[in-house]
Amino acid sequence: MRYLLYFVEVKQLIIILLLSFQGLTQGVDCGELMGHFNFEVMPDTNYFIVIDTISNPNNIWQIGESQKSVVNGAVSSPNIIITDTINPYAINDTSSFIIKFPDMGGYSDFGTIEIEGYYNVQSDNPNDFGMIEVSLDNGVTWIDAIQSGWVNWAFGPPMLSGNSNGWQYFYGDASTLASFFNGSTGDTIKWKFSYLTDGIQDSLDGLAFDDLRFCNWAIGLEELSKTSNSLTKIVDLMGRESEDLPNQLLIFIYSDGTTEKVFRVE
Ligand SMILES: [Ca+2]
Ligand SMILES: [Ca+2]
Repeated sequence: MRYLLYFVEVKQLIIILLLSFQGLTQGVDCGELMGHFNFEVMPDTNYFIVIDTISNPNNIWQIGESQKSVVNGAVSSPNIIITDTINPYAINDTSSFIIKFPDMGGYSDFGTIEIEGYYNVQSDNPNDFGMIEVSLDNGVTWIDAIQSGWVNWAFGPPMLSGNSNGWQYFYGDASTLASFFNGSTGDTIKWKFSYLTDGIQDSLDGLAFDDLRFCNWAIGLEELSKTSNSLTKIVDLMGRESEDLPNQLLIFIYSDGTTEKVFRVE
């Protein structure tokens, strides 16, 4: 059995990988400080989901099992959050759900802010589309997380319109948002997921999310004194967790945040 190691040669790519996978590794370390929404059980920490029926009493976001033909299945089965589990999405509609939690240092102390998850979409592009926004002032102002440039999307921004052809992973490092935040630890942070449609009925499935994770923490002194360096995770090039498989390019992530591209021939 031969082992071949390919180190990433492009400097920019190294920086992106280090930033993004260091984030993923820390995400694992977030523990109590991470909200994980798989829509099977709700997080038992300070993380809440609000389907906003104040701005739209007919809000079309529903949690459940999809009965649809295209946007169906789940990353964690059977439940997802989707623009109606049965009916095509409504026209002239703006529906949102909000994930809300207190800042635990990520936003106020220049710590770690991450967002990751999976989406699945079938819509009329670009007339019917999804948005992800973040508010650092309890919903008074919203920052467009996809268009604004404040979030570094490691695998490109989520494309929340058109056809995703199944479940797609997304991962964003939003740690620079801390410099935008005028608040302090404990203040309410909100992430808003919306779906907006025009006046033409398309009879398409719309947008869904599953396994959304929100990481929010500031580094403690004990984190700086880590000495051991061990393999913590293996992912494929799409960022999906993987076994140590031969004959394909994988990314090994170590506990100190470093990464390595590995291709093992058998
Ligand atoms: Ca699920
Ligand atoms: Ca439409």
